[in-house]
Amino acid sequence: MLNRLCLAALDSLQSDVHRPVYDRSRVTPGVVHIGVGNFHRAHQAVYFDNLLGLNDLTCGIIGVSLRRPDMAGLLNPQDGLYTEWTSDQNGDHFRIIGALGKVITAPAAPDDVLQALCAPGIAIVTITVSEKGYLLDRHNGRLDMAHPIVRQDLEMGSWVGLPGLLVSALQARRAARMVPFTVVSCDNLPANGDMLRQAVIDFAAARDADLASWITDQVDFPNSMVDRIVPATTSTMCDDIKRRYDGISDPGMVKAEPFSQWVIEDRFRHGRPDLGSVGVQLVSHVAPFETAKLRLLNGAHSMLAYGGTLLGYELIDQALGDENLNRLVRLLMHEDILPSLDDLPGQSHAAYSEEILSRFANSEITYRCLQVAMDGSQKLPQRWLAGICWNLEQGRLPRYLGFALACWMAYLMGCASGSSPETLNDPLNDPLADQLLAAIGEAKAVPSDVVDGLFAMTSIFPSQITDNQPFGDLVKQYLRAIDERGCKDALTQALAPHDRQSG
Ligand code: CS2
Repeated sequence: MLNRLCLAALDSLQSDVHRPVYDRSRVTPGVVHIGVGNFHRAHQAVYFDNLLGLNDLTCGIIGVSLRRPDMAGLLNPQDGLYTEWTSDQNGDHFRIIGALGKVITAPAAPDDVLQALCAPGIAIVTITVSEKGYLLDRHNGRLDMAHPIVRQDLEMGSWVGLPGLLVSALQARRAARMVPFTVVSCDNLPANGDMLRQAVIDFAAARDADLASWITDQVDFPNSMVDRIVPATTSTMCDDIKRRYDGISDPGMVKAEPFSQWVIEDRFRHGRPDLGSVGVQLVSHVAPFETAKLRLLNGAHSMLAYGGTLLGYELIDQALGDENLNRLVRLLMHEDILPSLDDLPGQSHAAYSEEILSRFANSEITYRCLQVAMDGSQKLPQRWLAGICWNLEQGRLPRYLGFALACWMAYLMGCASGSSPETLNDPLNDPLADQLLAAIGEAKAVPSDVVDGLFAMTSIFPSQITDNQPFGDLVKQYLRAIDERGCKDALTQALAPHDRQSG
């Protein structure tokens, strides 16, 4: 009796579990994916699985984990198979995804990683390493040459980080007179392809100027927008699957909402599968889609995460269920963000906002607030700060985004003091945690000094924001209110001008 999902166990699953309809033994890899987290398994891998289902058998994926061995440990014993469990109030749907062949852990098998990237069949490299994996200096959008990983990779001629890996692989392909692959960033960064391209070229230039110009001339890095809500897998989810599969476990499973979107710039001069046939939107410019998604969806998500944590909610759908926080998020979207967005043909931003909120309300697929709260220094520039700059340029004070910023700062203050119950057992999860906590420590937790101290971090805050005194005063006023009277009262105060207007 098999007790773990794998090829041999497929026949034992109930008939309502969808399984690969293609001949898996004939699949060849055409894609290497770097960063085999939950998002990849519920997003890009599903699109490639759909292509395999349409009989493009060159769409297999080789997965690469840059650091941790967990994914290889979970998926390789399962022949790369795992469940995509889709759920909402209309019901549940279980499907076995077969697109991933194997997962390689880079530190354990670096040569295998390079070999995979240099295989002639590999036309596309997709990436989800999260915002911090790009090793960027966000101040100027270039590779952070002072980053310890970048320095180490350049000094040792090695690669631990993403730019070093891509450069090493492209260098090897060039030396073998092969065409390069196309690199598709699938992380929530603005102009993610352009950013990655710059980081890769900067790294290459420091290693070999000819290689840098070859990459500049030959390699495409189309920008892309990705969207699907895929929370971290919990042991409860795994237990549910095991019960449903009559004792066969699948710790590699992912649970996701039904909605999924992938918009990519159609720049693949070395070829691509027919992505359009599986619902990928191929466009000439992704920016309007991406800006709307980052500011509306991710921006609202972060607001709910910090506001929700301060109000004592564990989950995003619970935070959205708070009457006042719900009103504030809607105001933030409608008043502060919508005016900053360019029109999208065929899409109403107001309808898009409503759709986002109803997706957040799906209690079957909800994030922990603290999961969304992590890495704020990397997320907030594109989610909130760009929209704040836009408003300030128009001479308008974005008060709801100002309140959001005060919530993030209050959350950081809670982490720094270790006093607030919700953050007590969760140390600040952010690559800039040390600097953020030091800034708060120096400010001795005095709200106005905290704002000044954090605003002094130029790698996060642009001068358009920090030079604007009325905006700084607004954030200080909100942070003082949260600090003195708690988030609930401060929220009521933040809504008061609106109540007066509408009353
Ligand atoms: C979330 C995103 O973790 C986060 O910060 O806002 O992962 C979000 O769920 C996805 O971008 C949705 O596409």
